[in-house]
Amino acid sequence: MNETILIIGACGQIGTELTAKLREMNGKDAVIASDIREGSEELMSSGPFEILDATSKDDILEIIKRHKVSQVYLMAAMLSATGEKYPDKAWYLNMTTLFNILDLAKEGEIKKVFWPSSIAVFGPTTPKQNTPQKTVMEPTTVYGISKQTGERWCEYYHDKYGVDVRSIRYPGIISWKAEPGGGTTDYAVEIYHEALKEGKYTSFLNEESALPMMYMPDAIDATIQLMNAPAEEVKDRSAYNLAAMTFTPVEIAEEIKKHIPEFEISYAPDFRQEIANSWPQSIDDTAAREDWNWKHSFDLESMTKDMLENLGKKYSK
Ligand code: AKB
Repeated sequence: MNETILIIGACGQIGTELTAKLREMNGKDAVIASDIREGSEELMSSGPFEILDATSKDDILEIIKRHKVSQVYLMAAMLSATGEKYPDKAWYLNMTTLFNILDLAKEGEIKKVFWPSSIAVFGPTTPKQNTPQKTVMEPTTVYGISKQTGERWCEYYHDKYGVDVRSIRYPGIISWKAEPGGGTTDYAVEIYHEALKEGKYTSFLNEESALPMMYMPDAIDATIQLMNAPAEEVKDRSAYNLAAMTFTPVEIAEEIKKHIPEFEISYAPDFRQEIANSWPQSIDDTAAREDWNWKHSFDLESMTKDMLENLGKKYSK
Protein backbone atom coordinates (compact mmCIF):
# COMPACT_ATOMS: atom_id res chain seq x y z
CA MET A 1 0.00 0.00 0.00
CA ASN A 2 1.19 3.53 -0.78
CA GLU A 3 1.97 5.57 2.30
CA THR A 4 0.57 9.05 2.86
CA ILE A 5 2.85 11.18 4.99
CA LEU A 6 1.95 14.13 7.21
CA ILE A 7 4.74 16.52 8.18
CA ILE A 8 3.92 18.67 11.21
CA GLY A 9 6.16 21.74 11.44
CA ALA A 10 6.84 21.61 7.70
CA CYS A 11 7.81 25.29 7.50
CA GLY A 12 10.69 25.05 9.98
CA GLN A 13 14.39 24.58 9.23
CA ILE A 14 14.30 20.77 8.94
CA GLY A 15 10.62 20.48 7.93
CA THR A 16 11.13 22.58 4.79
CA GLU A 17 13.84 20.33 3.38
CA LEU A 18 12.27 17.12 4.62
CA THR A 19 9.04 18.01 2.81
CA ALA A 20 10.90 18.74 -0.43
CA LYS A 21 12.86 15.48 -0.28
CA LEU A 22 9.87 13.30 0.63
CA ARG A 23 7.82 14.89 -2.18
CA GLU A 24 10.65 14.22 -4.63
CA MET A 25 10.78 10.56 -3.50
CA ASN A 26 7.05 9.79 -3.07
CA GLY A 27 5.23 12.26 -5.31
CA LYS A 28 3.78 15.58 -4.17
CA ASP A 29 0.29 14.34 -3.31
CA ALA A 30 1.64 11.66 -0.96
CA VAL A 31 3.16 14.28 1.35
CA ILE A 32 0.88 16.66 3.29
CA ALA A 33 2.81 19.62 4.71
CA SER A 34 1.35 21.33 7.79
CA ASP A 35 2.33 24.09 10.16
CA ILE A 36 0.80 26.74 12.37
CA ARG A 37 1.79 29.35 9.74
CA GLU A 38 2.42 29.38 6.01
CA GLY A 39 5.94 28.71 4.72
CA SER A 40 8.08 29.67 1.75
CA GLU A 41 6.56 30.10 -1.68
CA GLU A 42 8.49 26.99 -2.80
CA LEU A 43 7.02 24.85 -0.02
CA MET A 44 3.48 26.17 -0.40
CA SER A 45 3.38 25.62 -4.15
CA SER A 46 5.01 22.18 -4.16
CA GLY A 47 2.04 20.14 -2.82
CA PRO A 48 -0.84 19.98 -0.33
CA PHE A 49 -0.59 22.22 2.74
CA GLU A 50 -2.76 22.46 5.88
CA ILE A 51 -2.70 25.03 8.67
CA LEU A 52 -2.45 22.92 11.84
CA ASP A 53 -2.04 23.62 15.54
CA ALA A 54 -0.59 20.28 16.64
CA THR A 55 -1.53 20.88 20.28
CA SER A 56 -5.08 19.97 19.16
CA LYS A 57 -5.46 16.20 18.83
CA ASP A 58 -8.86 16.63 17.14
CA ASP A 59 -7.41 18.90 14.46
CA ILE A 60 -4.60 16.41 13.75
CA LEU A 61 -7.10 13.55 13.57
CA GLU A 62 -9.32 15.45 11.13
CA ILE A 63 -6.37 15.92 8.74
CA ILE A 64 -5.21 12.32 9.18
CA LYS A 65 -8.67 11.01 8.31
CA ARG A 66 -9.29 13.40 5.40
CA HIS A 67 -5.94 12.61 3.74
CA LYS A 68 -5.74 8.96 4.86
CA VAL A 69 -2.36 9.61 6.49
CA SER A 70 -0.32 6.57 7.54
CA GLN A 71 2.99 8.16 8.68
CA VAL A 72 3.69 11.31 10.70
CA TYR A 73 6.91 13.28 11.03
CA LEU A 74 6.40 15.53 14.07
CA MET A 75 8.94 18.33 13.53
CA ALA A 76 7.22 21.11 15.53
CA ALA A 77 9.09 22.05 18.72
CA MET A 78 10.41 24.96 20.73
CA LEU A 79 14.23 24.75 20.74
CA SER A 80 16.79 25.28 23.49
CA ALA A 81 17.34 29.05 23.52
CA THR A 82 13.69 30.11 23.06
CA GLY A 83 12.67 27.38 25.51
CA GLU A 84 14.73 29.05 28.27
CA LYS A 85 12.77 32.28 27.68
CA TYR A 86 9.37 30.54 27.73
CA PRO A 87 9.80 27.37 29.83
CA ASP A 88 6.06 26.72 30.33
CA LYS A 89 5.27 27.17 26.65
CA ALA A 90 8.21 24.98 25.60
CA TRP A 91 7.13 22.17 27.90
CA TYR A 92 3.48 22.46 26.83
CA LEU A 93 4.22 22.53 23.09
CA ASN A 94 6.89 19.84 23.07
CA MET A 95 5.00 17.37 25.26
CA THR A 96 1.40 17.95 24.11
CA THR A 97 2.25 17.49 20.45
CA LEU A 98 4.22 14.31 21.19
CA PHE A 99 1.44 12.75 23.28
CA ASN A 100 -1.15 13.66 20.63
CA ILE A 101 0.81 11.76 17.99
CA LEU A 102 1.78 8.82 20.21
CA ASP A 103 -1.86 8.42 21.30
CA LEU A 104 -3.12 8.57 17.70
CA ALA A 105 -0.62 5.84 16.83
CA LYS A 106 -1.69 3.79 19.88
CA GLU A 107 -5.32 4.16 18.79
CA GLY A 108 -4.41 2.78 15.35
CA GLU A 109 -4.97 6.05 13.41
CA ILE A 110 -1.36 6.10 12.11
CA LYS A 111 1.19 3.35 11.51
CA LYS A 112 4.59 5.00 11.89
CA VAL A 113 5.96 8.06 13.68
CA PHE A 114 9.17 10.06 13.46
CA TRP A 115 9.90 12.37 16.38
CA PRO A 116 13.19 14.28 16.66
CA SER A 117 15.25 14.19 19.82
CA SER A 118 18.46 16.20 20.31
CA ILE A 119 21.93 16.29 21.85
CA ALA A 120 20.14 18.54 24.39
CA VAL A 121 19.10 15.35 26.23
CA PHE A 122 22.64 15.34 27.64
CA GLY A 123 23.86 17.60 30.42
CA PRO A 124 26.95 18.75 32.33
CA THR A 125 27.39 15.35 34.01
CA THR A 126 27.44 13.46 30.68
CA PRO A 127 30.88 12.48 29.28
CA LYS A 128 31.69 15.29 26.83
CA GLN A 129 33.84 13.43 24.31
CA ASN A 130 32.46 10.64 22.18
CA THR A 131 29.28 10.66 24.22
CA PRO A 132 27.92 7.09 24.26
CA GLN A 133 24.44 6.05 23.14
CA LYS A 134 23.60 5.05 26.72
CA THR A 135 25.09 7.24 29.43
CA VAL A 136 24.31 9.72 32.21
CA MET A 137 21.59 12.14 31.08
CA GLU A 138 20.85 15.11 33.33
CA PRO A 139 19.77 17.89 30.95
CA THR A 140 19.60 21.42 32.35
CA THR A 141 17.38 23.12 29.73
CA VAL A 142 13.60 22.81 29.46
CA TYR A 143 14.07 21.75 25.85
CA GLY A 144 16.53 19.03 26.91
CA ILE A 145 14.23 17.84 29.70
CA SER A 146 11.32 17.66 27.21
CA LYS A 147 13.43 15.68 24.75
CA GLN A 148 14.72 13.26 27.38
CA THR A 149 11.19 12.74 28.73
CA GLY A 150 9.93 12.32 25.17
CA GLU A 151 12.50 9.60 24.54
CA ARG A 152 11.33 7.66 27.58
CA TRP A 153 7.70 7.94 26.43
CA CYS A 154 8.55 6.86 22.86
CA GLU A 155 10.20 3.71 24.19
CA TYR A 156 7.27 3.14 26.55
CA TYR A 157 4.65 3.45 23.77
CA HIS A 158 6.70 1.10 21.61
CA ASP A 159 7.20 -1.51 24.32
CA LYS A 160 3.72 -1.38 25.90
CA TYR A 161 1.48 -0.54 22.94
CA GLY A 162 3.53 -1.61 19.91
CA VAL A 163 3.76 1.94 18.50
CA ASP A 164 6.30 2.11 15.65
CA VAL A 165 8.10 5.29 16.69
CA ARG A 166 11.63 6.19 15.59
CA SER A 167 13.92 8.99 16.68
CA ILE A 168 17.31 10.62 16.26
CA ARG A 169 19.25 12.87 18.63
CA TYR A 170 20.03 15.63 16.13
CA PRO A 171 23.20 17.63 16.64
CA GLY A 172 23.22 21.30 15.46
CA ILE A 173 21.87 21.35 11.89
CA ILE A 174 23.35 23.72 9.32
CA SER A 175 21.41 24.67 6.19
CA TRP A 176 20.80 27.47 3.70
CA LYS A 177 17.17 27.02 2.55
CA ALA A 178 15.20 27.87 5.71
CA GLU A 179 16.50 29.70 8.76
CA PRO A 180 16.80 27.89 12.10
CA GLY A 181 14.76 29.30 14.95
CA GLY A 182 15.70 29.63 18.58
CA GLY A 183 18.54 27.11 18.96
CA THR A 184 21.96 27.34 20.63
CA THR A 185 23.70 25.97 17.54
CA ASP A 186 22.14 28.65 15.26
CA TYR A 187 25.38 30.65 15.29
CA ALA A 188 26.82 28.14 12.83
CA VAL A 189 24.14 29.14 10.29
CA GLU A 190 24.13 32.89 11.00
CA ILE A 191 27.91 33.03 10.51
CA TYR A 192 27.61 32.09 6.81
CA HIS A 193 24.87 34.67 6.14
CA GLU A 194 26.84 37.44 7.87
CA ALA A 195 30.12 36.45 6.20
CA LEU A 196 28.48 36.99 2.81
CA LYS A 197 26.46 40.07 3.73
CA GLU A 198 28.79 41.96 6.12
CA GLY A 199 32.17 40.22 5.96
CA LYS A 200 32.11 39.90 9.75
CA TYR A 201 30.20 38.14 12.52
CA THR A 202 29.87 38.43 16.30
CA SER A 203 29.40 34.96 17.77
CA PHE A 204 27.15 34.49 20.79
CA LEU A 205 29.29 31.48 21.79
CA ASN A 206 32.95 31.84 22.79
CA GLU A 207 35.80 30.68 20.60
CA GLU A 208 36.31 27.34 22.37
CA SER A 209 32.71 26.13 22.17
CA ALA A 210 33.04 22.80 20.38
CA LEU A 211 29.66 21.29 19.48
CA PRO A 212 28.47 18.33 17.38
CA MET A 213 27.07 19.56 14.04
CA MET A 214 25.67 18.16 10.79
CA TYR A 215 24.88 19.49 7.31
CA MET A 216 21.21 19.34 6.35
CA PRO A 217 21.47 16.82 3.46
CA ASP A 218 22.96 14.30 5.92
CA ALA A 219 20.24 15.00 8.51
CA ILE A 220 17.50 14.50 5.90
CA ASP A 221 19.07 11.28 4.60
CA ALA A 222 19.41 9.89 8.14
CA THR A 223 15.81 10.73 8.99
CA ILE A 224 14.36 9.07 5.90
CA GLN A 225 16.76 6.12 6.14
CA LEU A 226 15.69 5.46 9.73
CA MET A 227 12.00 5.71 8.81
CA ASN A 228 12.46 3.31 5.90
CA ALA A 229 14.57 0.77 7.83
CA PRO A 230 12.91 -2.60 8.56
CA ALA A 231 11.33 -2.45 12.04
CA GLU A 232 13.63 -5.17 13.43
CA GLU A 233 16.75 -3.09 12.56
CA VAL A 234 15.49 -0.22 14.72
CA LYS A 235 16.61 -1.73 17.98
CA ASP A 236 16.63 1.47 20.01
CA ARG A 237 13.16 2.95 20.41
CA SER A 238 14.25 5.93 22.50
CA ALA A 239 16.51 7.86 20.07
CA TYR A 240 19.75 7.25 18.19
CA ASN A 241 22.94 9.28 18.63
CA LEU A 242 23.96 10.72 15.27
CA ALA A 243 27.25 12.42 14.39
CA ALA A 244 29.01 13.98 11.44
CA MET A 245 31.47 16.69 12.60
CA THR A 246 32.51 18.79 15.57
CA PHE A 247 33.92 22.32 15.36
CA THR A 248 34.34 25.53 17.36
CA PRO A 249 33.48 29.09 16.21
CA VAL A 250 37.21 29.67 15.48
CA GLU A 251 37.39 26.60 13.29
CA ILE A 252 34.32 27.47 11.22
CA ALA A 253 35.62 31.04 10.85
CA GLU A 254 38.99 29.71 9.59
CA GLU A 255 37.18 27.56 7.03
CA ILE A 256 35.10 30.55 5.84
CA LYS A 257 38.29 32.62 5.53
CA LYS A 258 39.59 30.17 2.92
CA HIS A 259 36.76 31.48 0.69
CA ILE A 260 36.38 35.04 2.07
CA PRO A 261 39.89 36.02 3.28
CA GLU A 262 38.77 39.38 4.75
CA PHE A 263 36.12 37.71 6.99
CA GLU A 264 36.41 38.64 10.67
CA ILE A 265 34.89 37.01 13.75
CA SER A 266 34.45 38.51 17.23
CA TYR A 267 32.84 37.09 20.37
CA ALA A 268 30.09 38.30 22.71
CA PRO A 269 28.86 35.22 24.59
CA ASP A 270 25.34 35.50 26.02
CA PHE A 271 22.97 33.17 27.93
CA ARG A 272 23.36 30.54 25.22
CA GLN A 273 26.98 29.95 26.30
CA GLU A 274 25.82 28.14 29.43
CA ILE A 275 23.60 25.89 27.33
CA ALA A 276 26.46 25.08 24.95
CA ASN A 277 28.76 24.35 27.92
CA SER A 278 26.29 21.75 29.19
CA TRP A 279 26.24 19.75 25.92
CA PRO A 280 28.63 17.11 24.55
CA GLN A 281 31.44 18.10 22.20
CA SER A 282 31.42 14.92 20.14
CA ILE A 283 29.05 11.99 19.80
CA ASP A 284 29.53 8.23 19.43
CA ASP A 285 26.95 7.10 16.85
CA THR A 286 28.13 3.49 16.45
CA ALA A 287 24.63 2.15 17.20
CA ALA A 288 23.05 4.07 14.27
CA ARG A 289 25.91 2.99 11.98
CA GLU A 290 25.56 -0.66 13.00
CA ASP A 291 21.77 -0.98 13.31
CA TRP A 292 20.62 0.79 10.14
CA ASN A 293 23.86 1.55 8.25
CA TRP A 294 23.98 5.29 8.83
CA LYS A 295 26.92 7.15 7.20
CA HIS A 296 27.48 10.88 6.84
CA SER A 297 28.79 12.57 3.69
CA PHE A 298 29.67 16.16 4.64
CA ASP A 299 32.53 17.50 6.77
CA LEU A 300 33.32 21.12 7.68
CA GLU A 301 35.24 21.72 4.44
CA SER A 302 32.65 20.33 2.00
CA MET A 303 29.76 21.88 3.95
CA THR A 304 31.35 25.34 3.96
CA LYS A 305 31.95 25.24 0.20
CA ASP A 306 28.33 24.19 -0.45
CA MET A 307 26.82 26.69 2.03
CA LEU A 308 28.75 29.64 0.58
CA GLU A 309 27.95 28.65 -3.01
CA ASN A 310 24.22 28.30 -2.38
CA LEU A 311 23.83 31.32 -0.10
CA GLY A 312 25.98 33.35 -2.53
CA LYS A 313 23.48 32.56 -5.32
CA LYS A 314 20.56 33.43 -3.04
CA TYR A 315 22.06 36.84 -2.15
CA SER A 316 23.03 37.71 -5.73
CA LYS A 317 19.42 37.30 -7.01
C1 AKB B 1 19.30 23.73 19.51
O1 AKB B 1 20.39 24.33 19.44
O2 AKB B 1 18.46 23.92 20.40
C2 AKB B 1 19.02 22.67 18.48
C3 AKB B 1 19.41 21.30 18.95
C4 AKB B 1 20.83 20.95 19.10
O3 AKB B 1 18.56 20.49 19.21
N1 AKB B 1 19.68 22.98 17.25
